[in-house]
Amino acid sequence: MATKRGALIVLEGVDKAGKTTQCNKLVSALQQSGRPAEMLRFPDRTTTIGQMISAYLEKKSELEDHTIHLLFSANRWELVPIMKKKLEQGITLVVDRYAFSGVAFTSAKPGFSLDWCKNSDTGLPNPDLVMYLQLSPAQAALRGQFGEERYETSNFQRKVQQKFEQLIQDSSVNWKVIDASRSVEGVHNDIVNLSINTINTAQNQELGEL
Ligand code: DGP
Repeated sequence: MATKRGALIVLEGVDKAGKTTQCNKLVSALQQSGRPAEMLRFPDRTTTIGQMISAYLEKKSELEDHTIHLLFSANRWELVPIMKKKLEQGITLVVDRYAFSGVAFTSAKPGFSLDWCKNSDTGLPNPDLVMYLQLSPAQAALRGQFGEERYETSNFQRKVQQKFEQLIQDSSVNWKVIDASRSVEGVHNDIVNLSINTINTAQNQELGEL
């Protein structure tokens, strides 16, 4: 019998929503239940393109806004062959940020439409599930100071959040909104249940495209 494909599961949300913690916990829970799973994160700062992105985020270099948008997108595209191979091998991928961060962060800058921002990610594998960890700017502020990287200001994060709220209206994407203000374990339980359901249904479905 052919191997059943893994599911492509994405966590999105503003900074401090708990995405990375939840991605790690989800991968561990899936592995412990005998389901092959691996984590990916975007931007992937290890590639040549990723290093350019990292330098930009650390404010060690300046890049024109369209240019950095396309580099973030190229960083996702360069991982597609590996992602597809792993999914075909039956490995579920848990991804910390994806094209939706790309659209939300760039369209939060002046002069960028959602449509223009979506273009460069059109055709990427469409996740079987996108969980949006929802956290208000006030709740995010209670979780401590933002870091030193570019974009890490409460003013910009408020704009990013508004863009995410627009994106989650898109019915061609399987969005699930999760209240991220609850305890780590409470959020984790919801995420595990949604993910297991998705893994079971994705096995019988073709991977779509954005
Ligand atoms: P992280 O490593 O998850 O902290 O993400 C790095 C920062 O980059 C974070 O502020 C979100 C932002 N970001 C992630 N993906 C994209 C993207 O595709 N485009 C833009 N403009 N920003 C992004």
